[in-house]
Amino acid sequence: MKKILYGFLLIGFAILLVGCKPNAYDSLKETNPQHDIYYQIFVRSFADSNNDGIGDLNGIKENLDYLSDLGVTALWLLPIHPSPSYHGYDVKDYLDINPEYGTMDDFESLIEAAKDEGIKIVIDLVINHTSDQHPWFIDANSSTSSAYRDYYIWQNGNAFESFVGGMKDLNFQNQEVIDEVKSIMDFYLEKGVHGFRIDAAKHLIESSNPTFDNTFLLLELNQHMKENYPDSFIVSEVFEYFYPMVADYYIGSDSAFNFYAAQQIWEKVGRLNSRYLLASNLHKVYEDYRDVDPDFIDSPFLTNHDLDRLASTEGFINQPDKLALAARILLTLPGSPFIYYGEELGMKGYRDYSQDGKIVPGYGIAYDEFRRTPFLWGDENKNTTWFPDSANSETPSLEEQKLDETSLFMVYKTMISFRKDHPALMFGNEYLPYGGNDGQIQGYIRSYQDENVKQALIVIHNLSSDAYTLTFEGGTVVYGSKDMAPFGTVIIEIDYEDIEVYA
Ligand SMILES: [Ca+2]
Ligand SMILES: [Ca+2]
Repeated sequence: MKKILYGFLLIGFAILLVGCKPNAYDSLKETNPQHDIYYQIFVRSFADSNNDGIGDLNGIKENLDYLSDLGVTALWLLPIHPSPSYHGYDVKDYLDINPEYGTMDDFESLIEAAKDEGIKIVIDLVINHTSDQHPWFIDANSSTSSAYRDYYIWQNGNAFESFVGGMKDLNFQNQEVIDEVKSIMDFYLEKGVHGFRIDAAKHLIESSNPTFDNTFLLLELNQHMKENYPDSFIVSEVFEYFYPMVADYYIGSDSAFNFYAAQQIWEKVGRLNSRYLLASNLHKVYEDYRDVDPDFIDSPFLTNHDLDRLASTEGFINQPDKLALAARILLTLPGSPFIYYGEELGMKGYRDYSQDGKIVPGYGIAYDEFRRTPFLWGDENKNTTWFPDSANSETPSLEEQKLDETSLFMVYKTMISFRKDHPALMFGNEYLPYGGNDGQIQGYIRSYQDENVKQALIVIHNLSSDAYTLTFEGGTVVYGSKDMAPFGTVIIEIDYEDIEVYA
């Protein structure tokens, strides 16, 4: 009797095992903790929780369901600290929260709520300079014998500035400054942030070999951080299209933004120039990064707060098919893609390049504000109103796009979900150009392999307003169709062992 019961139990257990197919994404996420899909938020513009027209931390918290529904797994928040400017890149107090955005309690509560949704938070760490209203600078500037004098760099009695507008460069030749930064990092890691986006990384140290000195400074900060938080993360902003310089930053950083890849997409998808080079040019960058760091995690993006929005970039204006193609490229490249808030709606916005800026009624003189306008919820209870945005009066809001199967928002949502369902895209770091590339179609082979999982996908994009019929033997179409629409994409799964056949 006992034996029979035991037998039934065994059968039952076996059925349970078969029935509960382990969730591949969750287990792979554990072994590949740094692969995420990021959403970049300018807090002031995202969501307003208390009806003062200014976006805030509670606004993000109350809309985590949106971010979860979109499918992103991490957020990069632009500066959240007290600052005299609207953008916050001149910090007055690194250990406090901009009162317009909320309180430290609100921030802690956001971190907790995001964690419950499986969403990590990375914050901007602006350490090249402080505001001239930071107590360190006020003291340093008051007397040459100030204890903080050596926190800054002095030239003929004036504090050095890499950027204009009261931003005073910190002196990283001074170990005390480095130690201050380490304690700021500890303060936020202890609160549960995942890591930091290092602002202006290539400007940190003024020296004859800044790339070398900057990356070793970042290495010191990164090693300090990882002593207690081994899974924490540094993504460096090296605002540079010359990728061999960015490659060197992988000595000290886990990741760096890929400005070159963004430029390739503007050039080859937007302007349709030298299309035949897209896949092979990207390959060159990845190989360059791999030489410095075999475990490099790229951070591709289409635009950010310092760039004109994609929908306002030459070649993409009033071109919804190209905006969708750019999204499908971004979400099928290696690394952790970054989506700039509103990009998923095709929001428009470009800088006013005139020297005096542009006078905006009800606001004042504006430059980059046009690239950072209120998110289009289509719900006045959430919309921020701090900046009058006329460029997006015709852009469909989130509420409208959610109801439209053909909207750009649906493209983003679908592709994010597709990426998470396919380890070759979400966790794979391998990349090879597809052997059948020509002047119209550009493809690449993405793959992932560990002891349990093996997957290889060929992603092929049609970089043309003409349809294209792909002649392709073997494999299984898992996205799109071999009869490719103008600016369409097809994804074909092949046997992992056949990668070389198609490369
Ligand atoms: Ca508010
Ligand atoms: Ca500097």
